[in-house]
Amino acid sequence: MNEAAVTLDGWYCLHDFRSMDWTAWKQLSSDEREQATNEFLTFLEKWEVTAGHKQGSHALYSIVGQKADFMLMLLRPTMEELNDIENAFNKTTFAEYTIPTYSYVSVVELSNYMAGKDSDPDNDPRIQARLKPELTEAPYVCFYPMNKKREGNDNWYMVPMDERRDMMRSHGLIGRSYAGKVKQIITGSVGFDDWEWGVTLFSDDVLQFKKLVYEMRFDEVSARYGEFGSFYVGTHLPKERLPQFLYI
Ligand code: 76R
Repeated sequence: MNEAAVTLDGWYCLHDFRSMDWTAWKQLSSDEREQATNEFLTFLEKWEVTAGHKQGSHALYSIVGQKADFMLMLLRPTMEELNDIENAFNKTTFAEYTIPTYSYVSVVELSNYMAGKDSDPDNDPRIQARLKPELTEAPYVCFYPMNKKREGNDNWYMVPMDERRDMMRSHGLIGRSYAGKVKQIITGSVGFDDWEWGVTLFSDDVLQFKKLVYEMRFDEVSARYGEFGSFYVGTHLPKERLPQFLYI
């Protein structure tokens, strides 16, 4: 019997990680740098209009550590729009001074482990808001991809639905104890990218990421079945601070 959890899928998501080629950037005149910076700002302003029409959302974060200098997270109703944005961005002069370091393609996902029997997701505004999330301006972000293990006796995909539901209930309870401290967006990427889910966390307090992820490590679903990729942590980079971030 097919016991796949039924998923609700929302906006498509691209996490685009770039480093700056500071050496090349420094060779430009300050006028050229200003022009390239304005090109990026024009994109951000265009995306703000899209967000205003509730046709997507985006967020820009400066990444700490050598894995990247910044992360652009984009949400759109279709994969085509993400692809168009990516191509348009790559054609800018500004992009010539960036080095792609990582990207992640996924779709906002809610699974039905905890769904009530008579829920009607299409007409539930809370569910719709979670499927098409407006990215907040939280000061901190944490992103990592993950899998559920398929190894010997520890194969998530062979565990009966009831047992998975029990484990997800416990997972959700830990998560809920961080309500108001950490906001999570789970994006599904089976068939889209190299891991099964992307986890994007937002917080006002960067330490809460460590506390939440550590606590979950002791919970069965993470302890037994969680496999994790690289972690990225960053600080919010509002449009207004972009010129300063790029200033030489
Ligand atoms: O959607 C819900 O609120 C119902 C409960 C829930 C589900 C179904 C939930 C709650 N999550 C669900 C699904 Mn989650 N989540 C992660 C990670 O680092 C780790 O160990 C795991 C990474 C974190 C930090 C996190 C946080 N969750 C999932 C799934 C899909 C599983 C599947 O379909 O098999 C993954 C991969 C995953 C991973 N989770 C919550 C949180 C938080 C903070 C909550 C509470 C949300 C809230 O109630 O506001």
